[in-house]
Amino acid sequence: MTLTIATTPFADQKPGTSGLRKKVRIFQQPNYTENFVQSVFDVLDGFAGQTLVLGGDGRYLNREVIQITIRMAAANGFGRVLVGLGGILSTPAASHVIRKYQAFGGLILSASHNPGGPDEDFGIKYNIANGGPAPEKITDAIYARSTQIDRYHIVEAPDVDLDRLGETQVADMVVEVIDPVADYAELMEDLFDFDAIRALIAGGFRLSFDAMHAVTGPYAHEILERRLGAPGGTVVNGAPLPDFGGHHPDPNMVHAHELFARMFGADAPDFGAASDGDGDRNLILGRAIFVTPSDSLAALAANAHLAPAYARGLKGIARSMPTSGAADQVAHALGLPLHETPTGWKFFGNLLDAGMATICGEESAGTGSDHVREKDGLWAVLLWLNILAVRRESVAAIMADHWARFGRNYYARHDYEGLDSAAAETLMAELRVAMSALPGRVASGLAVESADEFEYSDPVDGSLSRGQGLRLRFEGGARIVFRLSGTGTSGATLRVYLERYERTDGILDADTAEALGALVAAADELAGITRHTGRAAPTVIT
Ligand code: G16
Repeated sequence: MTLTIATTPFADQKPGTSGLRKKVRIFQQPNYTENFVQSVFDVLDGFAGQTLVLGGDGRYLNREVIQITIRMAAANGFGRVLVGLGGILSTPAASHVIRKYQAFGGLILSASHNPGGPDEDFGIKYNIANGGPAPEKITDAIYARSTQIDRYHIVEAPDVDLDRLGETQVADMVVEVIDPVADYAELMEDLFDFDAIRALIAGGFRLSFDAMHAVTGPYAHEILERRLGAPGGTVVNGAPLPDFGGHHPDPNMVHAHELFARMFGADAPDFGAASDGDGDRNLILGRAIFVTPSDSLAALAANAHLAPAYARGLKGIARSMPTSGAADQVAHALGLPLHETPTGWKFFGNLLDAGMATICGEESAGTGSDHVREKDGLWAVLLWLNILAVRRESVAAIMADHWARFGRNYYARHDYEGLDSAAAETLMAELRVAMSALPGRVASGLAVESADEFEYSDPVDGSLSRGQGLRLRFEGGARIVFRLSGTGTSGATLRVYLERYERTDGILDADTAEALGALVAAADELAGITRHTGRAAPTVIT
């Protein structure tokens, strides 16, 4: 039986950079989850009888929200729900399933790299039929609807058994529990030369993949160990856990420190990698070398032709504005278009759909291509492995060669997490006002050349996105970008992106912290970070 339940709006259901992310306890408030899901359904048109893809990263609350969403999808008129076994689907796998089965869209339950558990984070994101995150016009409409909502629809039905493959009828709708790994693994086999990677591994090449007790464990076991022949134990922390074993499933120096220690220690493997909560981010390490996400994007773009899927070259490269210009150097050298978008994978969707870009990437550990419409952690790992299998050089040698060819963009991101929101807003507001007077000013020996606030006009649909980060450029090509994160769940996070380009004839093997030292001091001097936040140092450097 379909019930229509009266409800009242919550004021805080505005999706951020990537869907609605809040503390679990907020999602557990009566009607909170239902309101948001109904707000999504209310702004969509034409899904009667259509398919909805549903899955998440397995974090705390995943199963409960899946059951609620199934009952609401049935009440709202969907014809079919495809849900991953155990409620699991990595974000890139969900994107692929949406595309492959021509679903109307999908709901992905994840708070990405944020921690999980009863006192930690949860999230819901809607993806459209191209498999990508809903664009701003849809997320804005969802938010507007959430402020007006007065009822939701739900059927009375028992829970679907999520641990058994096959079909179940829920009112007039069919729920099919699918293997979350099979379709994705098949896609990876289509894109890459698995024989070459198998031969590399069989020849003694050693790798270590940290799944961080998050969603990529089952995918990595299947692809790296079973299909590519890496020995058991290659994948560590491979069992998805609702609280990620108490860690942040965030593949960076802080939260993947064990992998860093392994890769920088004695007898390190040749290659190390990790992915995040929902499997869309990646961390790439060689023996005693960390490849920054911006450099990884550039190196992948420069070498992608070595993998079968990209053998005919790229149509273009896209990167988010705060991502370093390393990819620009490659695009320039290869004569490819380079697109600069705001932070948020959703902005790449139109470029990929229009065939204007093949590879996209972000400084926030995201890289992907037109094979799906999400960033894809294991895809990046496999493209690296394919390149290594063809070039038969170390990661360090490939990067040294890359910098010698294109120059090096020294790069770091300093995050100040858990700030008082008002203080962070004031910092940004003051800097915004001060910016017009900054050109010509010298800070820490660096002369400001220009200062502006980034806005993006989508070349495909013309939509305009304002307020996408404050940019300071310095004479000589260095850059600092300031923006507030749109994915945090407590207080505000200030992100300061620092970058300095060194030409091919310059010093290419300096220590990054030293190379950026003057910029760090300039950032504080110009934006008053310590003055506004009381913090003498960032919480995390990536
Ligand atoms: C999401 C978005 C990315 C973005 C990242 C950080 O990734 O999809 O495009 O770069 O958040 O955003 P912010 O700087 O606003 O916190 P994920 O992996 O968290 O879904």
